[in-house]
Amino acid sequence: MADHSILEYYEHFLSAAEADQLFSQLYHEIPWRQDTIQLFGRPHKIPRQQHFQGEPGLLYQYSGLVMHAQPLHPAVGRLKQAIERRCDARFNCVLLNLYRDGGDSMGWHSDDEAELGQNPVIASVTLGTPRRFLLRQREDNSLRREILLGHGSLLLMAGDLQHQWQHSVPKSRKVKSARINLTFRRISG
Ligand SMILES: O=C(O)CCC(=O)C(=O)O
Repeated sequence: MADHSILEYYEHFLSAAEADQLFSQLYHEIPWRQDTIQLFGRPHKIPRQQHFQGEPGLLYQYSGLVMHAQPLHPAVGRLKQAIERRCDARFNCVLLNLYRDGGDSMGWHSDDEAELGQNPVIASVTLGTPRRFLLRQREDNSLRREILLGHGSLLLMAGDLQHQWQHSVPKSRKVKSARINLTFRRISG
């Protein structure tokens, strides 16, 4: 099958000073929570903390968890506008993830929920400690890519990337400090 995946990496989307300030603000001001999901019928605490923000009434659901959009933090709203100017796309919600250290992670998945539409544009911003971001092709798991997502970077995922590839953030014993990730999305209400 032809692969029309789009993956663009902007290493210095934010300056170091902007990224430092935003990390500190979000780390302290977001009401982070460690939610529980259902895996094979059993409850599991997710290995990270998260918070979902967006337009009123929007819901984001996965693995039995339903999150209701909370108002955008003002600094997150400004970041959304800056990304929209850069990538010619519009977003109405954002999932914020806090990886407290290398013990926190994100398992293999694709962002392919029906409410994201056919070929979603997803904009992912990293603040804090760099973490490895792994991609593997769905049909042939041996085909892999890796990007070290750095402080202040922006990763754009588009085209049919979510249908052809899965991604993950693996655990790492070497990582001792925190990372915040924001994935801006557009979902239908
Ligand atoms: O933390 C990351 O870079 C990945 C986040 C992610 O995959 C997601 O929110 O779906």
